[in-house]
Amino acid sequence: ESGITRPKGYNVSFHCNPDMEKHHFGMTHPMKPWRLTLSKSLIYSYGMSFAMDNYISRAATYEELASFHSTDYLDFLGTVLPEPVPRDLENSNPDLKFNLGGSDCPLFDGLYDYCSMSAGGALDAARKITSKQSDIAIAWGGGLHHAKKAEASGFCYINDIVVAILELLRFYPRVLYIDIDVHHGDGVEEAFFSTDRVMTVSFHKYDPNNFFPGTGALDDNGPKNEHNPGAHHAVNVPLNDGITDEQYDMLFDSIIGKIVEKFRPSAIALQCGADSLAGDRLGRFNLQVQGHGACVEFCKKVGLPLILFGGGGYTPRNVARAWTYETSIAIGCQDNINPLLPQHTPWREQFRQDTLFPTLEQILGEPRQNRNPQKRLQEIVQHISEQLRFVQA
Ligand code: V1S
Ligand code: CA
Ligand code: ZN
Repeated sequence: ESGITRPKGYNVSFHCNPDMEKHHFGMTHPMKPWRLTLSKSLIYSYGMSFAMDNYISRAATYEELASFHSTDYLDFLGTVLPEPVPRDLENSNPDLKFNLGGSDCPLFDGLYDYCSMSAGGALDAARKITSKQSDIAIAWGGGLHHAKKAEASGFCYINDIVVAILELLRFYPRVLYIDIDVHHGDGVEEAFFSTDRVMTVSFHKYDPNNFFPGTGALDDNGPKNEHNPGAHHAVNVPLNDGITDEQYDMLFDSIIGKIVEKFRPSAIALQCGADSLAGDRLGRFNLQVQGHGACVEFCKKVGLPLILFGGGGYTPRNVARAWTYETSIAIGCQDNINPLLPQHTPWREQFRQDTLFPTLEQILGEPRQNRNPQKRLQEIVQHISEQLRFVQA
C-alpha cells in the first residue's frame, strides 16, 4: 500500500522511452543514460505511476527536429558512424564537424535514435500541455540545453527543450524557461535571444575560465542592439561553489517571483538538471534533494501549465532521488512520501543510504566550502530587479 492517490481534476503525465536508456556514451564518459532506468525504478517502486498518465514516448521526426536544427546538421547526425577505435581524451582529433566525435559529444551506436527519442519525449510532453490533457508533463529524458542549431555541445546533440518550447509558442504568447542545472543553459538562451516571447533564466556555477561552458555572466542579458525585442529577456544567475539549499531557494523564489509578476508567462518550462546536487561527479554545489525540489514546488504553485525536463546529473543515485521527489511534488504527494526507500526497490544497494533525503554528511563526508557571500547574492537580486524594469508583458 503506497498511499499514493490521484488528485481529481489535476493531471500529471509521465513521458519516457526505455529504448533511450540502453545507449552508452563510452566507459569513462560521465553521462549515463542508465540513470533514467534507476530514476524510473524508484518512482515506480513508490507507486507513483498510479497517480499519473504514463506514456512511452515516440521518437521525434526529422521534420520536428528541423523546427530548430539545420538540415545540414541533422543529415550529418543521421549518417555518421561510431569510430571503430575510440580516440583517447588527450589525443583527440580537433578537426570535428559540428563538434561531433570529440570526448564531450562522442559518436556512439544508435546516436540518432537516442537524440530523437529524447526530443520525442519532450514534444509529447509539450503536446499534452497544449491540448490541456496535462497540467504538468514530465520528460526526465530531455533537458539537453547546450545543443545549438548546427552544433553539438556538452553531451547534448539535439535541443529537445527548444523544440518543445517552439511547440508551446504555437499556442501560448509567452513562455518562461528556467534552468537549475549547474551548467549555464546556453543553447536555449541563444535560440531565443531575439524574441520577447521567451524569457530564459539560468542558475549556474560561473567561472569563465574553469567551468563549462564559461558563459552566463550576470550582465549577459541578450544582445542590446537597437531593435532587438529579445534584449533584457535573458536572465543569468552566476553562482560559486558550495551554495546551500537555504540560499538557493531564497534566490529562486525572489527572482522567479519577480519575473512571473513582470513577464506574466502563459506556461513554464523547467529544466531540472540534477548535477546541481551535492556530491555530483561534475557539479560544485551543496544542494540537497529538498532544496532542489523546492524549486519545482515553487513553479507548481505559480499555477501555470508546466513541463519538467531532466538534464545533467552524474551521480545516478542522487539523480534518481531528486527526480523521484520532484515527481512526487508534481503529483502532490510529497508530504506523504515515506523517506525510507521501498524495500522492493530494484538496485536498492546503489543508493548506499536507505533514505530519500540523505544529509550532507552522508553524501559528502565533509561539505564543500560555501563561496557565496550573502552580499553577492543580494547584488545579483538587485541587478535582476533593475533588468526587469525593461521588461513588459
Ligand atoms: N566538467 C566537465 C566535463 N567532463 C567531461 C568529460 C569527462 C570525461 C569524458 F570521458 C568525457 C567528457 N566533459 C566536461 C565538460 C562538459 C560538461 C557538460 C555538461 C552537460 C550538462 O549537464 O549541462 C547537460 C547535460 N566539457 C569541458 O569542460 C570541455 C573540455 C572543455 C574539458 C574536458 N575535455 C574532456 C573536453 C574539453
Ligand atoms: Ca543552469
Ligand atoms: Zn549540467
